[in-house]
Amino acid sequence: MNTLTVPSRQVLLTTVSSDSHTWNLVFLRLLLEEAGYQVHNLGPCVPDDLVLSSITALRPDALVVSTVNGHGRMDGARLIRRIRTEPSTRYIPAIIGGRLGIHGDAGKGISAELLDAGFDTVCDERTDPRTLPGLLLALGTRAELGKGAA
Ligand code: B12
Repeated sequence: MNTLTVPSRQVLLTTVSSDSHTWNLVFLRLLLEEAGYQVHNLGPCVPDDLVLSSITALRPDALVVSTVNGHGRMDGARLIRRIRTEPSTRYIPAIIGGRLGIHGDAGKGISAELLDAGFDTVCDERTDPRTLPGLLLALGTRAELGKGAA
């Protein structure tokens, strides 16, 4: 009998360095695992250095940053700028979402800033988390993109 082998996709799930909220990460981990992803969850308050070294060591297909404390706007921008600067991490597809600012609705300004800083996709409070697996699929992987896959 022929079996179709779907290559597993690995996601590195993290938050930003200032953010101690945990259940957002637990929720997204379960959601992505249900959708067939293998998830490495770095937990709360992750230093930028650890995100970068984890991308280099684990070589995930994509990065998901979840942050709800309102500092994602600044911490996320700083993090993705570093990721896009380092040759070993710069091509990883990256999504950020949650509650990104301190004034409720994230608004177009924050999304534009984070896209400009280097994220491929920015989700705000209005984004249904159930759309995340589809958003990741739409991004593809760096291997598929033929970038930085060596
Ligand atoms: C529990 C909690 C805490 C706990 C966290 C304990 C823990 N171990 O997790 C404690 C007490 C530590 C805490 C601290 C703080 N908190 Co708090 N906390 C909450 C609370 C009540 C619930 C969060 C929660 O667990 N939700 C359950 C999870 C499953 O849902 P979620 O976090 O909303 O995530 C969902 C979505 O955001 C979305 N999502 C998240 N990430 C992503 C990513 C992508 C890509 C996508 C698509 C979707 C997505 O999907 C998730 C599932 O639906 C919220 C208020 C609330 N009712 O939401 C405030 C809240 C998040 N906290 C807030 C604040 C301000 C703080 C503090 C700054 C308070 C203070 N002055 O000290 C500190 C920050 C600490 C820090 N360093 O980060 C604010 C953030 C305000 C903002 N962003 O504008 C909130 C919204 C409360 C409020 N209304 O003001 N908090």
